[in-house]
Amino acid sequence: MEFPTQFRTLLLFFFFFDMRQGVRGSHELFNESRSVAVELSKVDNRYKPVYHFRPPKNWMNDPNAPMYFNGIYHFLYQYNPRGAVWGNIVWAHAVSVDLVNWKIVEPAIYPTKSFDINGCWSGSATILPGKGPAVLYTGVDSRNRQVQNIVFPMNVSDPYLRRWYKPDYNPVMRPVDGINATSFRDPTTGWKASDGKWRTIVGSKVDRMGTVILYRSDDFIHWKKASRPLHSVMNTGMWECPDLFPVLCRGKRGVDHNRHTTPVNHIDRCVKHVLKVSLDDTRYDYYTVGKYHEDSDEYVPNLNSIDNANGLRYDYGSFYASKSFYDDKKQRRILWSWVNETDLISDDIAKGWAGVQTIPRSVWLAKNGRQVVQWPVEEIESLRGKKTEMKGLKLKQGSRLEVKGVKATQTDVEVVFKVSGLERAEPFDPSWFSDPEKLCAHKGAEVPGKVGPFGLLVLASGNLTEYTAVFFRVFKYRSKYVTLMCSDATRSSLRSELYKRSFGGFVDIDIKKRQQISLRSLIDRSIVESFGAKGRTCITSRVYPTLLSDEKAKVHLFAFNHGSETVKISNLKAWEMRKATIVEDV
Ligand SMILES: *[C@@H]1O[C@H](CO)[C@@H](O)[C@H](O)[C@H]1NC(C)=O
Ligand SMILES: *[C@@H]1O[C@H](CO)[C@@H](O)[C@H](O)[C@H]1NC(C)=O
Ligand SMILES: *[C@@H]1O[C@H](CO)[C@@H](O)[C@H](O)[C@H]1NC(C)=O
Ligand SMILES: *[C@@H]1O[C@H](CO)[C@@H](O)[C@H](O)[C@H]1NC(C)=O
Ligand SMILES: *[C@H]1O[C@@H](CO)[C@H](O)[C@@H](O)[C@@H]1NC(C)=O
Repeated sequence: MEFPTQFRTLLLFFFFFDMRQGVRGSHELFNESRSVAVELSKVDNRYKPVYHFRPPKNWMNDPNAPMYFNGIYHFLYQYNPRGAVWGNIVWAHAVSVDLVNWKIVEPAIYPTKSFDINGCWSGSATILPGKGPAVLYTGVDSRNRQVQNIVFPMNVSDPYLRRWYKPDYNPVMRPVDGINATSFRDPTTGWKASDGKWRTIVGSKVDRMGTVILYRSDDFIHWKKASRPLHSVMNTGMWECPDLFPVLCRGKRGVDHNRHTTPVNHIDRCVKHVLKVSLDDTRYDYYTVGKYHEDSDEYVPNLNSIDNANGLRYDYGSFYASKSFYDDKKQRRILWSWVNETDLISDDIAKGWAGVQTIPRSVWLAKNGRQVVQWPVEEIESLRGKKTEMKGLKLKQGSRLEVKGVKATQTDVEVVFKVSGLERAEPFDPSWFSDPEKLCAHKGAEVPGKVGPFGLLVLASGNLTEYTAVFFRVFKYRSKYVTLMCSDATRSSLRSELYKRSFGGFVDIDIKKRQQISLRSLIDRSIVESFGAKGRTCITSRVYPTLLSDEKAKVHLFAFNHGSETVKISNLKAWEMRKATIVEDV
C-alpha cells in the first residue's frame, strides 16, 4: 500500500506550514521526521499493547506474506527501521511456533535493486509444492513505477528462512498495456487451477473503477496478464491489498486455495469464495462472499452481496490492509490486519512506536452463507492468567457492575447478555440501514433506550471521566429486530484533539429466537478488539486514556445497561492477560 492518510495529512500540514513560514521545503521535513532514530531505552510503553504483535519500536503497517512452513509461522510486515512514522519501508520478519510469542529476525526484503530501489511494498507468500515458499511483492522501481517482483528463501532448510534472494530477472510483472504505473500493487497468494496454470491478482484502478488484474503463469516466474480482470467495480477507487480465498459452506475448517479443486471428501464439495479489497478511498477493508469460476477466471459476488463501500467489513473499526493465509497445522484460515495509531503524529514520534496487528483471527463462512465469522485464534488463550467470573446478575436501567479482580488494562472478557422485553424495543427507521456508524454516534452509550444500550465500559476511570463503551442496542423493525453494535471512543480520552470515533455495525442474528447476545473484548492498553455475537460483527478501536499516562492510576472495567428493559448477565468471564514474548533475534 501507499503511505497512510495520517502521513498525507502531515505532508499537507507541512505544506501549509511552509507557505506560512516560507522557510524550508516540505521534503526536507518529510525526510527528517521519517528518519528520526528511536532509542529503545527512550520508547514510551504506556500505551503499547502487551499481547498484540508489535515491534519493540518504530513504525509498522501492513501484514505481509503470513505463512506456515515446516512447523514455523512466519509473519512479515511493512516496517520503518529508522523512525516511528511511515518511510524507509522494509519487510521485517518475525517467526513463531504458536502465533503468540515471536522472535524478530533480520528484515527479509529491503530496497537494493533498480526494480525496488524506491520501495518494497506489500505482497504475499505462496508455498510451491516440493519447492517451498515464493513471495511476490510490489517494488517501486528507479522510475517510480510500481512493479511486481519475486523473492525466494536462500535456504529452505533454514527453519527461520532468515535470508532471501532476488533473482535478476525481476520484475515479473510490469505496468504495461495501459496499467497505471502508480496504481498497481499488492499481489496475492497464488493458486493453481485445474489447467495446471498458476494465478495471482494485483490491485489497481482504471480511472475510478477499482479492479484486480489477473495474471497466469506455468512456472510462477513468467507471468502473463489475462485479457480480463478477475473482478472490477465502478466508482470504488484504488483497490489495495486484495485477498481471494475459498471457504467451505459448512464448518469452521479452512481450505487451501491450492487444494480446493480436489476436495478431500464430499462434504467439502460445497466451496464458496471471499474477495476482500482495501479501499484507499475510505481506508477500510470490505469483502463479498461469492464464487470464483475457474472456467471463466472470474469472481462473481453473491447476488445479495453489496460490492462497494457500503458492503460488509471484516471489522467496523480501525482495521486495514488485512491478509489471510491457510494454516496447514490446524486446517484453518487465519486473518491478520494492521491497526493504525489514531493519536497524533507528534505523539507517535514521542512514543517511539506506531502500529499494531490484530490478534490473528480464524475465519470461516457463517451458516447462513451471507458473511464470514471471525474469532481470535485459540492460542491466545494460553496467555490467560487470573480469572474472574460472574453469573446470573441483573442489570436494571442505569446500573453498572464492576468486574473486579483482574487488571483492566490487559484483559480478555467474554460476556453473554440475556435480553427481555423485545416487544418494547425502540422503532427502527429503515434510512438508518445505510450508516450504522452514524447511528452509533447519534444513539451513544449515554442515550437511554429500551432494549439497550447495554455492554461494557472498558479502560474506564473510576469516576467515568474517561471510558470506551462497547455495546448493543436492539430496535424493532416491522415484525423483526435489528441489532446494532457500537465501539464508541468519544469519551475514551480527555484529550480533545484525538480522533475518537464512534464505530458501528449491524449484527446479523435472530435476537428474538436467541434472546441473548455475546460480546468478547480483547483489551490491551490502547487497543480494544471486540467480537459481537461470537464473531459475526467485529469492531476494533484505538484509545489513549490520559488515565494510562499515570502508571499508578486504577483502571476499571464495567458492565452497564442504559435501557429501560432489564438485561441479565447469564455469564461473564474475564482473564488478566500475560505479556506475549516478542524479542529481537537478529
Ligand atoms: C529526501 O529523500 C529523497 C528519497 O530518499 C531524496 O531523493 C531527496 O533528495 C531527499 N531530500 C532532501 C532535501 O534531503
Ligand atoms: C541451510 O540450513 C540448514 C539448517 O539450518 C543448515 O544445516 C545448512 O548448512 C544451510 N545451508 C547453507 C548452504 O547455508
Ligand atoms: C494513476 O494513478 C494516480 C494515483 O492515484 C493518479 O493520480 C493518476 O491520475 C492516474 N493516472 C491515470 C492516467 O489514470
Ligand atoms: C477522575 O479520576 C481521574 C483518575 O482516577 C482523576 O485524575 C480525575 O481528577 C478525576 N476527575 C474528577 C472530575 O473527579
Ligand atoms: C488511521 O488513523 C485515522 C486517524 O488519523 C485515519 O483517519 C485513518 O484513515 C487511518 N487509517 C489508515 C488505514 O490509514
